[in-house]
Amino acid sequence: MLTLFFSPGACSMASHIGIEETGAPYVEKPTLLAKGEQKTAAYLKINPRGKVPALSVDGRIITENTAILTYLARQFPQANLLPADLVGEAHCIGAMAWFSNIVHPSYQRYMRPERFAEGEAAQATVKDMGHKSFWANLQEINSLLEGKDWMMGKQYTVVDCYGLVFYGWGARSEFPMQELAAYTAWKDRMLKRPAVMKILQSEQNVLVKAA
Ligand SMILES: N[C@@H](CCC(=O)N[C@@H](CS)C(=O)NCC(=O)O)C(=O)O
Repeated sequence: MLTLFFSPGACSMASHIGIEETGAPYVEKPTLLAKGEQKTAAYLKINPRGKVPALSVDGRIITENTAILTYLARQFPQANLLPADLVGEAHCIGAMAWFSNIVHPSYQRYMRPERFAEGEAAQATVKDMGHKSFWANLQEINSLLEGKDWMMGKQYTVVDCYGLVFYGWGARSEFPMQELAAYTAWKDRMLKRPAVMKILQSEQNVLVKAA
């Protein structure tokens, strides 16, 4: 049995969309960050780092979107969420690692500067740098999408599931997303996918309100 621990609006939306795209049955366990539920003793047994997402596969826990999405795509190959060739798969893992290691932390510096520096002045600088670097990363995603249907080209993959998180965060934080024409056109294609729409609606994502 598959059980997904997630919080609406968080980066766990990537794995939430990914699991929905597989068509496999799963149990949803909302773990609300706003209520601190990721720090409860019960959840720390699932993920001692106190982060979402986490996926339980018959009681064995996988953490990190990159690992969960790779697992889901390989466990359910009929959903066609990764290229069949190993280099193509490695390109997808590379793109997800960049999302996780660079793009996500840039937004975190903007939203949570107190986690990176002490004192108001230092935090204001971290926040400003986070704003600039997150915007630069959104622009890079936009460039990567130019002339493509999906993040990796012609095939829809788990990288697309992950890429929507950052478009949503940009929209939520009032970055000028409409300036990013390729990213915005891709977002509109994403909204046409039933699995994506189902998860956006269930998480009450800003993109469904804006659509
Ligand atoms: N690299 C991890 C990031 C996980 C992460 O930072 N999740 C955030 C939500 S976006 C979280 O659970 N934060 C709770 C906290 O820091 O207390 C992944 O992709 O799964």
